[in-house]
Amino acid sequence: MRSRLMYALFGVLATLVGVAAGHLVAALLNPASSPVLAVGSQVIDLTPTDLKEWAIRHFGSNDKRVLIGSVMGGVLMLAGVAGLLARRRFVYGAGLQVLLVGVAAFTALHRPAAEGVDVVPSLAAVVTGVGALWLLVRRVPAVRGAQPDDDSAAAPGARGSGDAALSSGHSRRGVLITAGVLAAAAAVMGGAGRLIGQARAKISDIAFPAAADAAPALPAGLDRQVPGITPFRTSNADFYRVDTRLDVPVVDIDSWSLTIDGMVDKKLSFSFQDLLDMPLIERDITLTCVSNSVGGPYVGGARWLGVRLTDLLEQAGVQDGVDQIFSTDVDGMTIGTPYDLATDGRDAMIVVAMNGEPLPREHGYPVRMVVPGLYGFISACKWIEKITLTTYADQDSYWTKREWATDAPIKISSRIDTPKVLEKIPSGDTFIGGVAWAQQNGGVAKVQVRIDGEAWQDAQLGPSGGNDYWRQWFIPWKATSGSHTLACRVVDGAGQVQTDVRADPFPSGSSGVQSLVVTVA
Ligand SMILES: Nc1nc2c(c(=O)[nH]1)N[C@H]1C(S)=C(S)[C@@H](COP(=O)(O)O)O[C@H]1N2
Ligand SMILES: [Mo]
Repeated sequence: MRSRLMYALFGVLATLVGVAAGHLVAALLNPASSPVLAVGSQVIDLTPTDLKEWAIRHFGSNDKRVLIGSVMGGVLMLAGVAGLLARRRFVYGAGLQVLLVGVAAFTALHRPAAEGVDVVPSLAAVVTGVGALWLLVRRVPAVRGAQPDDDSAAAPGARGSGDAALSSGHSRRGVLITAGVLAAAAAVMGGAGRLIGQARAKISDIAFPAAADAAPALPAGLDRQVPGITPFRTSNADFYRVDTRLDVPVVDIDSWSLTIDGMVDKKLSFSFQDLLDMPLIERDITLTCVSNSVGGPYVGGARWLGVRLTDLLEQAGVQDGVDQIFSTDVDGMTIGTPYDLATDGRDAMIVVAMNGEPLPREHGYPVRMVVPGLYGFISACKWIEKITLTTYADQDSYWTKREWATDAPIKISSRIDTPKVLEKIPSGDTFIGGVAWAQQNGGVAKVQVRIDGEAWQDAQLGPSGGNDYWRQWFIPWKATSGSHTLACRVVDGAGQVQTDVRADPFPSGSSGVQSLVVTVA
């Protein structure tokens, strides 16, 4: 019995060593080819949309960690089985390890932007993993005369499966030392992989030229006045992140370029410097995710610097019949944007800086697209590398294949930031406050609040950052003890009122009115 557990642990430890080695080699070559990441990314792509939605809802921004954890959990369980198989015959265990890593190698090679070298981390993982298993199994001495419960006698290195072998102090020490050395090796390789990854991901300063068409200074918002309200400007560090990537692509700015091709008169290519040399515009734009539920966190406001999308398209010369702008990122991920919406005069832009800094890697370094009024999944391609002018009939983007809408303007919405859901607050004078957005609809004209189902009251609005930007709002409230239900809604410049009809995020964004309960002492 003890020997079974020991062999299972052998399998787990050997596989951990292999995974660490694969991760280290991947850090040096291409981080996305790390075996666990490759499998994890494949799982993401294969996950049905409703399960993905469920995961985003339940784990929020932790969804990536949960996914990696689950993949690792599954791998380690199978690794334990590999250890048990090795107890019978070493080659069986090694065979399962090869199979496991084979799946990783296969997925790594079948990522959209995979190259041949992407198989190297998997090779490193399998050689190290099988080697580690062999070292461990070899440590268990043969027990002459012990009754093997299998055919292991024929397997070199997997001879002693009897507990008797372990009762010898010598061999137990040998096993422990080998296991200790391997565990240390796994930790060192894992740590080195991390450090190398961090060093490679460091972004150097960029001197951005001033915008030819700058944004007016953003007025001071209600940040100080209304404690607990969302800051008027979201810092880069606090900006929500939603994408299909498990890791962050590490793009080299010097070799990066943006290609414009498809139904154009001439195919063009721009380096980062080429973009900086063009007239730049600067805009305050609120970005939000189709997966955001009413009252949810996937929305942020930032100042973007970049080139007008239409300036680039004009240079290339767009041909008749185009209805889709098809963006491809450095990893082959694709996003389709309706051509007519992106070119209707709104400030669609190819962004080089966010809040005065280079785009953080998480948010698309070196370059991304931002289109006011459209959800991110049909417009805001990060790590963009190619823009293809095409038609919806000809090309399906990543989310279109998963049956999300192709035409998805951001629905007008509002959120209560303070007090928080189920918060307990003292009675007396306080504020109800939050943010609201109504892009491309004349901006936020009004926000209204309803307390305990009574009449809607107009809230006070914070200053405007333009129609493409969200707006803070608040209403003073004399909170009386008991439980209270608070709701809010936005009215846009065209008089349209935020609907109370509920819709799920799939396929074109959530709707409804946020309503929350607070307890006043
Ligand atoms: N390359 C790439 N770009 C992408 C995505 C992605 O998965 N891959 N996700 C999109 C989605 S769904 C949204 S909402 C925005 C989010 O941008 P952020 O993470 O910078 O907030 O990026 C968009 N751009
Ligand atoms: Mo999104």
